[in-house]
Amino acid sequence: MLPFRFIHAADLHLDSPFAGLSGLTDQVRKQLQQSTFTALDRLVQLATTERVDFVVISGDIYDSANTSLRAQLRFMEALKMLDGEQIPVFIIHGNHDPLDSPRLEVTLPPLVHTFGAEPESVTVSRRSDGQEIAVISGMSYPTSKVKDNISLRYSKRKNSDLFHIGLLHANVDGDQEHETYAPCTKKDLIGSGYHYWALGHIHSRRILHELPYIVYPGNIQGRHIRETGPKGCYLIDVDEDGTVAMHFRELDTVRWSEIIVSINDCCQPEDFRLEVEEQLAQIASSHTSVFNMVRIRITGRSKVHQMLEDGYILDDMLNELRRKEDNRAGMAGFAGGVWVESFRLESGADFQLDQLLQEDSFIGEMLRMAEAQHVEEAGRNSVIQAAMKPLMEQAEMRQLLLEISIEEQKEWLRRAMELNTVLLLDDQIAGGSSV
Ligand SMILES: [Mn+2]
Repeated sequence: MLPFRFIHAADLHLDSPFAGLSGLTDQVRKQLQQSTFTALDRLVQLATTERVDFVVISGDIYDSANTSLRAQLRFMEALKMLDGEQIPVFIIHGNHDPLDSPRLEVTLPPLVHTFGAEPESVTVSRRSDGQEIAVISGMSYPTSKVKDNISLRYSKRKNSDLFHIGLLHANVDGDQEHETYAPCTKKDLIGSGYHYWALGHIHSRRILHELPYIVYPGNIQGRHIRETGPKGCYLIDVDEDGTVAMHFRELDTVRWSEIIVSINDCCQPEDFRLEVEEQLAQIASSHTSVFNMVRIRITGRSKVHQMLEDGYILDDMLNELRRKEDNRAGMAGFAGGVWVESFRLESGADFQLDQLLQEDSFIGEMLRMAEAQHVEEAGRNSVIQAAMKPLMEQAEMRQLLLEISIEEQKEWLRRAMELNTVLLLDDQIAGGSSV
């Protein structure tokens, strides 16, 4: 076997709209909307400087079937640059950009191969001397909904010494957090005899298996708070024995993360504010090459909780932090910046929840009921539905409420429980007796 080097990328989601984010300034929004394209530019740069033999892209190049003209032109430009560098590119399309989506009729550069709606295998040759180095198999989604196990339709490894790569956009082993397109199992993939399965679809980076390699490189640029951490692609070296060496390479310019700030040791909101600023400064100094989008989860228990819950302290703080960051980024650029995506108030008032839960009292009983509703779906639904009934009668409100996630509903219940407890405890103190 001849040694070679290739790049495996997937889920480019070019021109993702970054919708649903509030409070962005114009330049920050622009930075976000440019980020998927910047990641693509970096991918091209990496392929060129590392002198790879070829690049494979495992689906979801575009964010939606109705992709923008801009996304198509930018992708074409990238393909032309790779072609100019004599680097072949192998592409499959996935559920976000199936073959039946309306797109420009364009002639692709000669070294680009897009797999069609049926599995097909092609042999790749080294550009320098024309010697064969690998066999690549793949198929694109004809429509957005591919529900059958297409991996079984790929032909088994041919009787050849060449390294075999399968390009597949699929949900392997039924990942519950992602839609089950082209469901298959690791066993199916191992059974093919291929050396490397270049997967796409799941946006978090995972090496599911080695020998053979079954790999999700993740998307090249995170798009929201559920896509945290460094994003990029794999640069892969295959040596003469067929041994694989995987190197992850970052391509993102905007990076999402969550931090936790506890109010346990805070006596007043100012203590909390200082703690937040300290943690943000730490992120800025340790992630200097990306623009950091940070969610701050507030946890712990102290009397500061009620002040954060009641007043406008968090709104004011958020506006102030964002205003300062916008100014800073305007002058010094986005790298190393920190933008607060949101605060999540998950803290509580200053009482001993564990102790109250044990108590043979009205509060104890209420807390036990609330806890049960929190975990048990039927109970939770009945409480939420009863509370929302008046609002559901209004058409626009109904539309908004239907979009509330289970996590948000749980959060409402938890905050209601906190508030109830505080009111009942205050009442006890005022009344001087147990309820
Ligand atoms: Mn995707």
